[in-house]
Amino acid sequence: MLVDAEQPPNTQWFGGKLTPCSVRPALLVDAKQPPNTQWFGGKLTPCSISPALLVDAKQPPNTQWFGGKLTPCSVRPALLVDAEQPPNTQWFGGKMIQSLPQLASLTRGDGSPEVPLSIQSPTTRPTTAPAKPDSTAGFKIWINGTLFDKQDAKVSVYDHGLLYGDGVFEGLRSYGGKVFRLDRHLERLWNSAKAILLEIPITRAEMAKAIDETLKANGLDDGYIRLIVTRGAGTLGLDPNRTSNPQVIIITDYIAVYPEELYSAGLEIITSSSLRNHPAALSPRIKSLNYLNNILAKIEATQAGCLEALMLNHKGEVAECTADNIFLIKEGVLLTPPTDAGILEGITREAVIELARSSGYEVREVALTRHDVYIADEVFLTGTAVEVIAVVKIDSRKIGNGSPGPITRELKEKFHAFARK
Ligand code: PXG
Repeated sequence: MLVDAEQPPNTQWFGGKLTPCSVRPALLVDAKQPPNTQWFGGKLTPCSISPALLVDAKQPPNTQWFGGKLTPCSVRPALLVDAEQPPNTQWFGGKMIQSLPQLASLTRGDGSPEVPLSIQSPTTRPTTAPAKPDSTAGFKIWINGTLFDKQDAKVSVYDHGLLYGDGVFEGLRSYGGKVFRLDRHLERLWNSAKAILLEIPITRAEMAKAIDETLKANGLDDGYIRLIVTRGAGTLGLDPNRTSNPQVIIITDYIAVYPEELYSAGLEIITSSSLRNHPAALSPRIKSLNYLNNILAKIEATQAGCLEALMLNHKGEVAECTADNIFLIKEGVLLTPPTDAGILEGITREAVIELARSSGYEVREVALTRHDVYIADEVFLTGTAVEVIAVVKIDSRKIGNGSPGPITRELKEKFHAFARK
């Protein structure tokens, strides 16, 4: 978002040109602008979710200013922009890298009238990533039966998982040492693998044991687990018959998808122009190593100053978000797209449906449109990584009164209690 003072509202710099920007206003940020505000239609308006990106020279990569505090930001790098920086580049991990048809956000100070970063001397900006102790540096990663130190956990560059996204994965969580719905995750992993004719070289029981071993090796009771099965190393060329030795990888770590504050404030999202996979092309029920259209949706969201995007299916119906399922609440009834809307059959979704029904709510799996989302009383997302999180604005339309609603809050609490049972 190359924003300058003369730039009209609702425009953005794209590919070197000022283009109209229908989804959200250009983020006009000036030195006196308070945090969590944005320029909209010529006026400063509150902006709960996507605060103006206040980036300063001392700010470490992968952090952002939120509600006046520097918070970790796993999703995107701090956008360190300076005057000599060419368009479509961004600072990442201390290096200038190419960025997508974005960007270079002319961001200034932290609300105090200070010299904008864009005209600070290059010597005041970090040229290397500040040394940050990695609390997980000693973690072990399980690959095909061996626990490796994190820095030694490697797969071949000829692995078709890397070359073609040929493989499957799962994301799980452990709460108090117990993996949430392990059997359902393993079933989904094995189903995904079956769909792409990939034989997982260990049994489900062996996988369960290996997960336990990896969690214990890393001393994790509450953690995130990533299972990956790749096609294995092969020749250059798509043919999976010319690969051998699928790699089974287990990473256990921490995960924080959004800043903590958003769990109480709720998320602002946009509808993405990237559609979810057409089921006739690649079933969205397969959790494969190819997430490109979801990643494009995520990029579109972050470019619009949001952290998440709603994805529609090929019929223009609501499908899900980039890594979460979506629920609406209308007049006390929960509505969520059915499996045949082209969604991943989320395990958190399934648990929340059960919890809602056992709490006396009606849950309907029905085809939904964007209009249904716009006029919903409440909206929330579910996923292993995000758990349950409210959506309070979509495409600049407030959901309900713009803060997380009572049923969302109730189900979120019930989900947390249930996960730890
Ligand atoms: N939809 C999609 C497209 C997903 O990828 C979900 C819904 C939620 O499913 P669960 O079973 O987690 O309730 C997902 C979740 C991650 C990560 O880092 C997770 C997913 C995708 C990408 C990353 O945990 N899948």
